[in-house]
Amino acid sequence: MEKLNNPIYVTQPAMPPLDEFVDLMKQIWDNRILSNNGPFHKRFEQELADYLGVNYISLFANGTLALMTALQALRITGEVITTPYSFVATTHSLWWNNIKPVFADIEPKYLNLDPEKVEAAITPQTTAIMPVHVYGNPADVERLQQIADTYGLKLIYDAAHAFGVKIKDNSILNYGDLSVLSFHATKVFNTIEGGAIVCHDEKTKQRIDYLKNFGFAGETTVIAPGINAKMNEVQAAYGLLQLKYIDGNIAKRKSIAELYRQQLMNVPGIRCINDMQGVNHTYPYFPIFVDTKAYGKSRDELYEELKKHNIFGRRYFYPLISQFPSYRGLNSSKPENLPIATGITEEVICLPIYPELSMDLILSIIDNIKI
Ligand code: T4K
Repeated sequence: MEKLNNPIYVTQPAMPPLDEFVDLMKQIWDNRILSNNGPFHKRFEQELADYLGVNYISLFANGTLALMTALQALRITGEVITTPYSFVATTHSLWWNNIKPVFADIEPKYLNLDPEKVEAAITPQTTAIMPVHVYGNPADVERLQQIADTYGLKLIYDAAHAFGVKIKDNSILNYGDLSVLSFHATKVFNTIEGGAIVCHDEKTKQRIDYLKNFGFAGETTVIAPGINAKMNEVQAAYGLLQLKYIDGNIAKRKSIAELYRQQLMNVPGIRCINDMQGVNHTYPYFPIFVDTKAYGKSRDELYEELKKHNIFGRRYFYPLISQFPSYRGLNSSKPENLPIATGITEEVICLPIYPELSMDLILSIIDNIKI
């Protein structure tokens, strides 16, 4: 194996031209409006809704606060069925709302919540389902909606990985009651830190906007115990700038994913996820799955080897959320309840993918895996 000269991380934010950013900062300096629904916030909200193809969007300081607020907005209580195969923030948002997470297993193809397992986990206390479009592959939105309708449950998607994803030209964010985005530095689209909630009517947007601003509905009126989760003007201006370059950045991700897939397809013991038909992928991550027997090394052995050669993949998502101390005592956390997720979490490595990663470097990463 050849050691790369510089460390290659799982991701790196695409930076917009510095001079364009400085111009926007000068405008903020002149405006002296730094937060609280300023001019850049208003413009960004509108341009983002247009870009994503959604009717109502509310900007947030980060995705975790957006998830927490989404649950408050729909007054979710009791139990919520969710996936153990995600970033901890998905379940933490329930915990912060005093809601009991109930883990259901994932399906083996795209690693999203298995609707049949969701249905089996419903109890009289269940009020909502919180699936994740993991790695940007849409969850089974039609079947999950049917289940939600049958049992009178709310459906809140953690769409942190699903920026720009569409099913047959319709934004994935138009499904369910609410969808929550993350614009963290490590995401396909970033505002340094940031996030958003997408909803489908003006009244819900109004409530979300009140909740993220302490519950203020006017100078002296507070309608609910809200929080401070507002996006500031620097984030919003940076977001506007990022929007100009997003299509090119997604196209670069796509060509990297295609190269990985084409080159790794026939490596014994390495499996990739195929693109879903009718979905325009935006490739937030490139996960591979290592079958120890067929590959000749375990996932962790490959992970450590790659690190020695300056290639810092990440085991997203290992361990399962259900294995963290706060959650492992729950009945639904038992590995026998989650056989697919329990297997997959031991096999996954996400390989580096970001717009500025050169094809030469990708080929070196591939060579290091092929050995
Ligand atoms: N739901 C889901 C499904 C999520 O995946 C996430 C976040 C959320 C909800 C919550 O949304 P936010 O509240 O974060 O908006 C990272 C991110 O912090 C997190 O946003 C993300 N998911 C998660 C999957 O990954 P870490 O702790 O693994 O990140 P870190 O700091 O190790 O960064 C990974 C690599 O990226 C580094 O090795 C180097 C590179 N990097 C990172 C940063 C921050 C850069 O090159 N530049 C940077 O500025 O959590």
